[in-house]
Amino acid sequence: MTTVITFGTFDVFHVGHLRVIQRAASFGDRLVVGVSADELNMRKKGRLPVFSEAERLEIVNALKPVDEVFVEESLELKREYILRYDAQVLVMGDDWAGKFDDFGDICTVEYLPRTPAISTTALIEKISSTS
Ligand code: C2G
Repeated sequence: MTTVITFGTFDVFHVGHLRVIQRAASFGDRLVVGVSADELNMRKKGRLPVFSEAERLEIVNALKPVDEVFVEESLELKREYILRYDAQVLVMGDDWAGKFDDFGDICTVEYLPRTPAISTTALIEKISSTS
């Protein structure tokens, strides 16, 4: 039984998010997803996500490839989360390429290419410019 873990904000959920989750699941038998806390987004990006932490968790948890979700409280806790969920594979988008190679001592680290031409920021801009 291979457990895969991945992380993200997954705000204004779109097909780029779906594809990374589907591809992450294909690396093992069980997929655990850390959804970043509202507070973590506030610290990191200086704004709250459009959808609350509870809503983002609910959406990600409802996806067929996802077995378990939890709140990612801090970017610095990845090693603890990998060990806590007994993950053998860590999947991250390639915007993080090389950043988590240190965890190669406890799991395999895979960086996946992002889906081009779609992002939460672009969607927010598109929606606000058409309203
Ligand atoms: N993603 C993608 N293609 C896009 C947009 C996003 O493949 N066009 C992927 C990202 O690479 C990431 C996941 O979708 O794997 C979630 O993206 P974000 O919500 O932007 O996550 P981020 O804020 O980078 O995560 O520990 C990481 C933190 O939780 C932050």
